[in-house]
Amino acid sequence: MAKDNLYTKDSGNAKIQDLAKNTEQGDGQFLTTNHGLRINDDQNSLKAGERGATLLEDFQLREKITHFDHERIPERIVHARGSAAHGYFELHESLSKYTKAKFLQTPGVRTPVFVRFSTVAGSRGSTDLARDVRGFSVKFYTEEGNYDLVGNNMPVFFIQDAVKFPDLVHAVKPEPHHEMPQAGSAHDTFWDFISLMPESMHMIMWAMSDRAIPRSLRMMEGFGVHTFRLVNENNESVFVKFHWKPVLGVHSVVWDEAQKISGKDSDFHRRDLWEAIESGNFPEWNFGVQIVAEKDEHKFEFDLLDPTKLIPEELVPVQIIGKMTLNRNPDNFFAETEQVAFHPGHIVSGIDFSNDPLLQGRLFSYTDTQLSRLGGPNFHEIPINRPIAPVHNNQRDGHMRQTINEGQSSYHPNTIGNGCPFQAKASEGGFVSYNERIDARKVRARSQSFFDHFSQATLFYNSQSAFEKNHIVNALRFELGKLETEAIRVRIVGMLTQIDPTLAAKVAKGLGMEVPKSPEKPMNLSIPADGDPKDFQPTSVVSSLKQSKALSMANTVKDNIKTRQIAILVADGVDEASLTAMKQALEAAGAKAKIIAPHLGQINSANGKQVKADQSFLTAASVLFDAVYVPDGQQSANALQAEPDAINFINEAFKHCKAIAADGAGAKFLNATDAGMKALGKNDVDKSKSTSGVLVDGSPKSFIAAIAQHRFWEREKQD
Ligand code: HDD
Repeated sequence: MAKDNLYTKDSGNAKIQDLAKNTEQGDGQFLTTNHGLRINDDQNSLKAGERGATLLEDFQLREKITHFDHERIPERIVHARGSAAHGYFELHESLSKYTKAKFLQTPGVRTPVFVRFSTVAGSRGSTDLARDVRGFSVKFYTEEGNYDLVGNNMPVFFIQDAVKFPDLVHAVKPEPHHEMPQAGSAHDTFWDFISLMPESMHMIMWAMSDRAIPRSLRMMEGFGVHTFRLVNENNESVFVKFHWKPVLGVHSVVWDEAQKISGKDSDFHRRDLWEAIESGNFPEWNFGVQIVAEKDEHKFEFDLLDPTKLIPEELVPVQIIGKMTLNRNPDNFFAETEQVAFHPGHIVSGIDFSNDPLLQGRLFSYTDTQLSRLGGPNFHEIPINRPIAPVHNNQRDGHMRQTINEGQSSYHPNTIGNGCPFQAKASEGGFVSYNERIDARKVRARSQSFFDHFSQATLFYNSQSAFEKNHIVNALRFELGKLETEAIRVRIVGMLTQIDPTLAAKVAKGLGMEVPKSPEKPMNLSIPADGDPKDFQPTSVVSSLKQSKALSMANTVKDNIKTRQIAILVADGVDEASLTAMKQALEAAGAKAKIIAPHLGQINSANGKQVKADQSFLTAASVLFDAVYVPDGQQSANALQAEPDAINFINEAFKHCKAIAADGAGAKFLNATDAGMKALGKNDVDKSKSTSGVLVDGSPKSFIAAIAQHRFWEREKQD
């Protein structure tokens, strides 16, 4: 492929497809063995007579079964459960002032990407709706090689040093003696570890917030987490943090809903991503950077190298420089989503690492893990991992080598191969590490500047709206309520006092315990053998910033209902006009409306027209929808009223604070539900503008405005 074609406007992921794919399509083809022999009978093994034993000679059977026996590869140690998509990143603002990375130079240029979202703790088949951090990994196939931004949907991490990563992961994974629980942090080993790691407290606030139970992978933020470096043509460097901001806003479900979704559709996020892309609703994120000049490295109350800290947007604004669009689902889950190999060490000239000790450790781990997961050192040759930039070096052989290297020389320097492949000067794109000055002793130690473990946990908590705070309290009550060891609860509540005394008191109340008067100093338990405890106490820093708007989801985008799933409950006798008017209005606004009825097939409407049900009450559930509408039609309303699943549907939608609308007799049916009684009985339904989110005037306009609000948290009981 001509190099100059790669970066034209329309160079999208089609290029990746051409270069990296090795596709196989059976359409119109004969069935063959792996060696190309046409198969005549794939229904019967070769036997000594029709009722006789199978013959060892049956090479067809042996090949098929052998391949099947080896179909599984080790799942990822963490982030095993994932879903991915192809797309492109389009640059809007040049970053040439700060970086020489080619894909960040010219506005309008598109770089193909492959993005994998994941949960962390669960196995490959675990539920999408676990309370967990989500991985957000982006592989940019740039002209200068692959650049991987391997981030999460939370901007900080649990630990400060990579040496603690195996401990963290062992603690959160199912307990080793009985392998329970799956994909859940609500168990003793996780909280035991956390109770001894005060540095995790900021991340714990995020993990206990609704960020850990996203409504959709398309509605989560992404963060590079670490501070990285950008380096420009003049070898000048700045620090940078990377941000992905979803165009649809950041939205979550509630915990009760998450648990129910796990039972009703454990592929909820995977399905949502897949269907959005299939229906042409391409997920989009704005890409932003926070830039910090090198001279400002020490001007903050926290250390830029500490991955348990974020840079509040009030201190350094996020500059949006481009947009990522996901527009193509993988063709094959295993070949692409499972075999993709990300690595924070896959960088391009113009981007470099900082000394964040968590990042430094990651730079070892990712290649190492691919060796056991993908079976050998040639995983870069798997189609999804291949760069679009040409690869030339003297690495040779190894398991499953695909490349046929030609020529006599496989070493450098050489004369036999005319010195090829040769090294590139920096001006030719050769990677040169940033020339950072280092003057240090070799020590196993942590900088004192990393010892403030609570100020940003407090900042996060204080930045939350009342309902978000309430959810954090309830999440902590849930998680700690599941513990069997009382002492762990006591230590955690003790640590919460350092974040916010009211938070600690509320959690303690829910657990039926007292807030400990003089909480244990947990860091004493995790210092080096020769360490002096007083050197390891968390230092007390009070953040000058009291609140940060960007940290609360209450301030997110709430101006549209695109891709929202709306249930319309009907039965025989439904008023077809009332149904169709709402359905059309919702769909015109970009939502997906589904008709739910007591049975599948056709429903007879009042005017005799038939309406096709998309789902029955058996297969549908309120938790799988964003809002619910009940059209007019007396007979239909009566039938729904006699249907416990329909009543439950409304009650759950109400409990989960979703918009509910009804028209005519539909409103009477609402009255028969607990939800309707609560909302309508209190008479707080203003026909044009409802603050409760329960609307009975059948107006599509008010319903659409209500759905866009995402949820009506006012309905929740505040503690
Ligand atoms: Fe990691 C996978 C993100 C710390 C070791 N990590 C993995 C994935 C994501 C992250 C998104 C899944 C990639 C995919 O979709 O295939 N990890 C992070 C973030 C971290 C972090 C944001 C902290 C800021 N990770 C971290 C540390 C270590 C690892 C400190 C080890 C020292 N991570 C791994 C790994 C994985 C991995 C074991 C498992 C599968 C893989 O790499 O390919 O190497």
